[in-house]
Amino acid sequence: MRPSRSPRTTHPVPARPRGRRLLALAAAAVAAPAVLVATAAPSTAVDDRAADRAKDRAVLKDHQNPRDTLRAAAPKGFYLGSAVAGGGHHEEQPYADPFAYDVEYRDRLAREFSSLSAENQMKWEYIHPQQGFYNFYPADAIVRFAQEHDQVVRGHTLLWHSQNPEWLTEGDFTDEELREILRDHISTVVSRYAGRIQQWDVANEIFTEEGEFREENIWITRLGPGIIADAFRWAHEADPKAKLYFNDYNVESFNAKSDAYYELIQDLLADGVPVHGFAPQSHLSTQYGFPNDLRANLQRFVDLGLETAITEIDVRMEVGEDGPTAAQLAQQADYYQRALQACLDVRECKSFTIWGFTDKYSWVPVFFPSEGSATVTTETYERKPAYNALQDTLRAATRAGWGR
Ligand code: 9MR
Repeated sequence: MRPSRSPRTTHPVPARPRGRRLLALAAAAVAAPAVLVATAAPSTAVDDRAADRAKDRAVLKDHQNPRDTLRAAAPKGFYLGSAVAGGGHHEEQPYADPFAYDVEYRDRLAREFSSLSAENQMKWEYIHPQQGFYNFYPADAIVRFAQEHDQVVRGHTLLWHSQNPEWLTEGDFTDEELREILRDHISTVVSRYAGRIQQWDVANEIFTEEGEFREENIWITRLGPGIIADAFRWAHEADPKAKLYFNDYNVESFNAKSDAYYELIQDLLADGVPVHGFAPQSHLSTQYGFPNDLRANLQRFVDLGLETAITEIDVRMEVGEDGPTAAQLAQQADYYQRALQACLDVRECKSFTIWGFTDKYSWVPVFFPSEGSATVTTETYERKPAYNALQDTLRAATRAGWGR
């Protein structure tokens, strides 16, 4: 599937083949009958090493004014988040796993943000790479890092059509077995992080642009849409404090897809299903207009009794050989700013997450080869106008007494 250029669709994700790189630990577990759990660091991982901690501290000392960050600008109670780069498209890039190996990246992640989202590390193919085997190491590292730096975590994701392991998609399971596999996965993963995840994307991207259930979704296609309610119930049992979300792209505006969520969520709430949030991811592009009805759309979900969040924003653009123009960067800043303002304007929107904070690690050029520059800092962490626009907007909200 190629990206569509319709002005109404801002974020079609082209499917592309992915390299697979499972830990040796996972391979070793294939033959084992019982549930195995990997929590020990692979020998190359840096997370627990004293030497790297010391290096982290040395980098920290270098830093500019700690108040000159996004998280420091945000009003109390408003979470400014970033995806934690690792897995997925990074595996095909000429660098090591960013979160595990890039000290400067980790330092900036700690200083700038008050919320972290696992970009890939909690997806099925990473956390449940073999049947009966969970590899928690990368996700544990994120949750531990967040605790060390006073950050909350968004869990991503439990029921999705994509990035599922082959043992699942190619397996020969009865419906009953498949249901049990999902139940076990949700209970195991959610309970492991119970009390440490602020929001879980329970169901991700379940609808087509036309508002039909996606046929590629193995769970819904095999088990029927009723499995969605089960997934939310299982997640709630495993962590009653986590806020449970639907998450999708191209639902920033009123359209067939967001209407489908609006209908479905009303039915689920009427049945007492623990659904707490609806989130437009907000992968935007300067090629298309800004979704002016974002605020009103967020508000209609809040009016159902939900909370809402912006969970994956980036604003990509066609980039020529000389890089983005000043006009493109200004337009990008305007889109980021308006999305943030829309969230700040809606009472129950308290979490705004950018899908990566440096172009160095962005997924965009990998999926959209002629596009890029989608994040708020360059590959060398220079602030773009978008960064400054977010910071100014957060400071203004703080001064205006947001949330009080
Ligand atoms: O950023 C993620 C990238 O590393 C993966 O290769 C890709 C695979 O689908 O997923 C990206 O994250 C997606 C997120 O999980 C769901 N919404 C769309 C995001 C961008 O494609």
